[in-house]
Amino acid sequence: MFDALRTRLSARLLIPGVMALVCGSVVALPAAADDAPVLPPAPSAGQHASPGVATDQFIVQFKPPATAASGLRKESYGKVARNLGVPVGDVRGTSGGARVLRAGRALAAAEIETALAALRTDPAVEYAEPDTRMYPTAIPNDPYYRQQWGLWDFSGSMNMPDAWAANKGAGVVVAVVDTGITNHPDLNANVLPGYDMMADPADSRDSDGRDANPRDEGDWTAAGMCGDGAAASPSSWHGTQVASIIAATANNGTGITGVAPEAKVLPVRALGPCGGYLSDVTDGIIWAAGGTVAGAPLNPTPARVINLSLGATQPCSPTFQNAVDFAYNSGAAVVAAAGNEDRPAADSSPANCQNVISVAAVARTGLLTPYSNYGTAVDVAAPGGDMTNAASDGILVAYNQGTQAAAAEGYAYSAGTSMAAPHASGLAALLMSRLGDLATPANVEARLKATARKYAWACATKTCGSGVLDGPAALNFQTDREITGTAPTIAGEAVVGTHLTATVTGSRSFGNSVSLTSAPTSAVAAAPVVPPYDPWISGQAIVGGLLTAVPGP
Ligand SMILES: [Ca+2]
Ligand SMILES: [Ca+2]
Ligand SMILES: [Ca+2]
Repeated sequence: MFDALRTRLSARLLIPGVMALVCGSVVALPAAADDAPVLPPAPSAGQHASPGVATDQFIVQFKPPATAASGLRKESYGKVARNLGVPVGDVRGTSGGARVLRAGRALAAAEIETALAALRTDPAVEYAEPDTRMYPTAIPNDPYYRQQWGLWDFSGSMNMPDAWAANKGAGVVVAVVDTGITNHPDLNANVLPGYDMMADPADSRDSDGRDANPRDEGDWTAAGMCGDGAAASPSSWHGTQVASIIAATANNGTGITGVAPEAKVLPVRALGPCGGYLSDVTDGIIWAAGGTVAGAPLNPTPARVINLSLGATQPCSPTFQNAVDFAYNSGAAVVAAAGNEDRPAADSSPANCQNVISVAAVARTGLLTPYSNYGTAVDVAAPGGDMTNAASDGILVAYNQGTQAAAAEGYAYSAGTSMAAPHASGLAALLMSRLGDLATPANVEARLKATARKYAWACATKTCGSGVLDGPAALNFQTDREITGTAPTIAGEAVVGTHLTATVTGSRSFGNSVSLTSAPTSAVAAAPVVPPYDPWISGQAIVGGLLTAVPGP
């Protein structure tokens, strides 16, 4: 599926450094008579996580003495895990004195019943119920939001509704170095002027070389155009697709919403028919980050995030590394698709360059997609979709219905690490906006990794970085509890209901995570300290216990 667009590279495969589009297949939705976007019927209520069907958590009220004895509770959890065949663990206590129990993966309805049966017949348990997913009523009013499973659904999504309360990316520019941009009513309001960095008029289809208009002129190809035997292909409008995942307009009563709907997209055109040159892509990166490119005016709106949904199977070249380093040192996080070749991402550039955030693709299930690259060169995973069974398991994007030149606007499903990277770029934009004076590429990457959902089962055989990106986990932190330094050591008594403050000298860094360990001197466990290991102290403590903060992994 994802190979369809790669064939366009063929004509230039013998030229070192030619960039291939990394993209999945696109299912263009057929035009209706009035040219309005056409989508499948609205999902049934059941598709949106009907209560009690799709959760991975339970709320369990224990009876004494298990209420105060974690050993007895663990026995109960063990019974559930054995009956279910899925590991379960204690997450935290509730304000009502119950425990929240989480299974190692999302459970089917029958599995939920199995777990509940095990709990409800346990003499130590007073009651147990599914920890039903509740949905904010203030979800975007965009009519196709329900089809955007990567934003709200369970295992494979980034849980964005719970993150948007914290930030929507205001004030942050995200560059999309890609095929350019097309007019689209769901995108125009968030698009900056940008630049056309394609130097060769023979490729550009706008009759000139570099210019100030990054309009996507269409990347359609005729048979054989990109190499002997290469099939003809329609225009992909790839840059528009990617841009819409990042910053489609929210709450305009139209279409979809972006991950960072208040961020601005800076379109930088560097790919056309049969891909594009490394030299154009890297000049585009440098220009986007505010650097000087001969012949082009300075970018008046430098980017803090640069999305690269592109790549080629080759080592990271010096030219590419230099461009990435320039952006990184200029304060821009560079986000790269891991590639769609089902091979180690270490073979795919720019995912294999230093100082990039490389992104693998997960399906709606939360599992690594069959096409995604994987391995140690992957930093995180994000929704990329897999349309093997249904188009709607792809990522819904803004699109153009023109098969060659741009025509009517529309929407389509698409899949690939090209779709995963802009999900990560959108979340990175939210973090850049939220972090304020702490916003650096290193801090953004560290925070995304530290808060990703570490589903061991999602990438069990092909490792895919720190886990699946999670919006609320990345964004919901208390700035008044930041640790201001590296490797802090904290000692002292903590009292539940008060803030625990850690102050150390040195620069603020998110790269050094800390975890809290407790050495209780009292047996009263009111609010135990729990992982995940995180650079923020949550303030949770054991009454009468001693808290220490130590460098995390
Ligand atoms: Ca041009
Ligand atoms: Ca142009
Ligand atoms: Ca919209």
